[in-house]
Amino acid sequence: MKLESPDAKIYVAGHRGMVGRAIWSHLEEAGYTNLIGRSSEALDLRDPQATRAFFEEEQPDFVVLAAARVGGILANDRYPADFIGDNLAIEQSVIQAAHETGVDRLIFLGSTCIYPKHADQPMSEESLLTGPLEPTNQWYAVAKIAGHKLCEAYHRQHGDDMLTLMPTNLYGPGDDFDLETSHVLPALLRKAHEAKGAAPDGSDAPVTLWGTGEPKREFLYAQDLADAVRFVLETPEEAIREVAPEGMLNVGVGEDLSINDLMALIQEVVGHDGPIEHDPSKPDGTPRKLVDTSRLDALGWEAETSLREGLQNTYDWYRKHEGGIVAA
Ligand code: GFB
Repeated sequence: MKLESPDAKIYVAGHRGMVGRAIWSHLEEAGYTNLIGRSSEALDLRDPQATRAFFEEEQPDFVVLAAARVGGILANDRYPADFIGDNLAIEQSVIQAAHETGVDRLIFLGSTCIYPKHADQPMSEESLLTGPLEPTNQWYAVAKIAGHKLCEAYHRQHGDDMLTLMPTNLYGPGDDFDLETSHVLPALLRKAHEAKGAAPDGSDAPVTLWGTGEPKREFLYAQDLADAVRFVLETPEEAIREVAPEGMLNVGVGEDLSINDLMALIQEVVGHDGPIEHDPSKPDGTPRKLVDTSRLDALGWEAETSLREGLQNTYDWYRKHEGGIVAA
């Protein structure tokens, strides 16, 4: 059932992460007054009993499942058990509790790394499970595929209104800037910022990129994803199923760029003029993952924020919060 009433109770799972926060503030700005959230200290979503008790007590009408263990290429590679195990456990307990307490609609957030490593570009929803995954993030991808399949199965068996949005690489204020665990965009913003004037002679020190810098990525501003979530919540289910029979919609911006080109743009935003070096001992990951957004295009949604503008906002946020690392 679509979201209409401003006082419908909406549970944003993961409301303290970058994505959950963006969704929360966006829904609030859109006039929704009955949002609920729980920190991971107050409610461990990997615990099915605790999750079920929370759903029984709160009886949310709508659920946005943005809670997940996330991280960049190195974190995915280093902590495979956490990335598959925690995500499977969260999905299972939240989706099941949503089913058992009869929520009107659940939106599950996946990621475009679920698509095969060498999928045709741009990657359409139909390319799911048509080839091998990128090894560095296969653990996370398998969990996200399972989460989507769980939604699809509940829809098929019980008619539940459960949908999956598959956003491309996300960034924005509140991102994780820890150089070990973060994604590329916040990592390069931080590295460029810290390298400014840091050479012994006061000029800008070099920035080291992982891998070759040749892989291409598409970047979606977290507030734009939040807008897509609101848009999908407010769209009737029949309209969505007409373009997405299995309930899955990619969310992207329609263009990508190489990591080297991203670095050049970041240098402009940050004002870094030093040399760029490469560390070939670090993985490149998937060569390209541009998404096909024709399903959301057909429904009438598109992303608004340019990469340049989103980078500037994210850098402004980082400078204000410099030193404080925000967990996803
Ligand atoms: O953003 P990222 O960590 O993850 O890396 P993925 C993207 C590309 O940037 C890779 C390169 O080719 C990295 O080698 N890169 C260059 C860097 N310098 C850096 C750096 O300083 N830090 C980082 N982190 N990367 C993740 C998946 O894949 O994307 C997740 O592991 C998820 O499962 C997420 O899907 C959206 O784009 O390769």
